[in-house]
Amino acid sequence: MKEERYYSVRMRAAKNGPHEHGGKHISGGELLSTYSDLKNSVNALLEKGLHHSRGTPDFMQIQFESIHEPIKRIQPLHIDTNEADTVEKGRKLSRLLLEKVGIERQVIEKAFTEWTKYSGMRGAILIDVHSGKRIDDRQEKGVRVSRIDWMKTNFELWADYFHVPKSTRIREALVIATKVCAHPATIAELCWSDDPEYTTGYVASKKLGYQRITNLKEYGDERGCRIFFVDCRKDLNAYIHYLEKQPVFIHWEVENET
Ligand code: PML
Ligand code: MG
Ligand code: MG
Ligand code: MG
Repeated sequence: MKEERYYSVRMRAAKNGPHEHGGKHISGGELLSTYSDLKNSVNALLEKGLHHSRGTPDFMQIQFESIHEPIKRIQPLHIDTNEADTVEKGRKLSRLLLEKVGIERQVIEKAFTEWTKYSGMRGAILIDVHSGKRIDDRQEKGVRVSRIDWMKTNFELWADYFHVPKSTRIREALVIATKVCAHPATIAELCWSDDPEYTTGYVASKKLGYQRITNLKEYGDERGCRIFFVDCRKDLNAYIHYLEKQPVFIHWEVENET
């Protein structure tokens, strides 16, 4: 890739005032842009925030900043789609996958009991795999994975190859999961959307890949979930810094598929 200056562009939208004054989170988005493409990038995020099934925002913030750190390129996680015909079966499978990566059953159950407390957040929550306790200090904000992108043209080649729908939602979720799981302190991610019209979610880890599960929540439910199960008691600040600040481009090369 040609060495060019990139900009991190971020958007957050809320209803009934800004998030920090108790507004309801509507939409968030992030991408990496060149200077010449900033107008399009800002517009893409504006569009995303303006039209959302969680509601019409009355607050939006879009900001950009130049990036000075070198951008890491990462191959996307392997993808699988698991069909579950009920939410109960979907949730059961997600628990099983979390167990498969070594997370203790009581830690998983604690997360499944407590996730609704965090369901209105714009970021993720970090749960310590040993204690099952939330360990980030971001209160109602959560931790937002930023400085990430996947060029649409490369994503579409990948989507054709794996017969995956060319959906922006899948692209954005896989970008987050891939960056998060590339860090050795991440044991797994559990996620489903806060979009009431979208019921597919996933469990991801380096070992499992990106395991989509249809029916991880009931249609119409606005409560989303994004939990990172982590093993990083010593280096929590460095871990959060990685999630928020390390610039990452997902890039797929067919030669890497074996
Ligand atoms: C979101 O909407 O923010 C999360 C979507 C997660 C699932 C995406 C998919 O693979 O279908
Ligand atoms: Mg969303
Ligand atoms: Mg989001
Ligand atoms: Mg597979």
